[in-house]
Amino acid sequence: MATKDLSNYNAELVPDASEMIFGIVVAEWNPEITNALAQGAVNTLLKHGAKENNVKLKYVPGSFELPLGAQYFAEHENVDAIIVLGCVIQGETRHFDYICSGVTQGIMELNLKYNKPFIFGLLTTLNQQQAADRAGGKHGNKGDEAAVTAIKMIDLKRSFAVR
Ligand code: RBF
Repeated sequence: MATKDLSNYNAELVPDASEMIFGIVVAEWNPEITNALAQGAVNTLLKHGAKENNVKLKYVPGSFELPLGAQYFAEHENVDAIIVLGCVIQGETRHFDYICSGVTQGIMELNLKYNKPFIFGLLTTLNQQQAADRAGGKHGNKGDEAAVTAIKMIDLKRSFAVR
């Protein structure tokens, strides 16, 4: 199956983000990848009208800490959605599986606990090249996709007239 281009989307279907507030949590492991994801996410939010002051960035040491970093945002900042960005590259031991399942489960639980979009921008790849391909390389940038998803989910929530 061909891999989707993560940066290729129909911009006309993306709502205006000028009245939306975003938190972004970035993991510091594999920083050349995660900084590229963050750059993509921020640029995409701004492109769709978000104000710079309404895009708040915080960092956590590794991907395993993303759910708690995201929870701090939900507890202490007035944000409409939180995007988590990380990159876990498979090594020789089982840590990959444990980190990935921990983050996946943690982020899913936050979505339902806070009734707010927590967007899963975690690359889980076999090697560095696959990660680079998805952080602004030949398959686009997962940060762009995460940003578009955040905007669409906030808009969906507002369409139900809930705040
Ligand atoms: N964090 C990542 O974001 N990506 C990784 O690829 C990654 N690999 C790790 C490999 C090992 C063996 C360990 C012990 C940790 C790794 N972490 C990685 C860090 C992890 O997400 C977390 O920050 C630490 O385990 C501390 O809780």
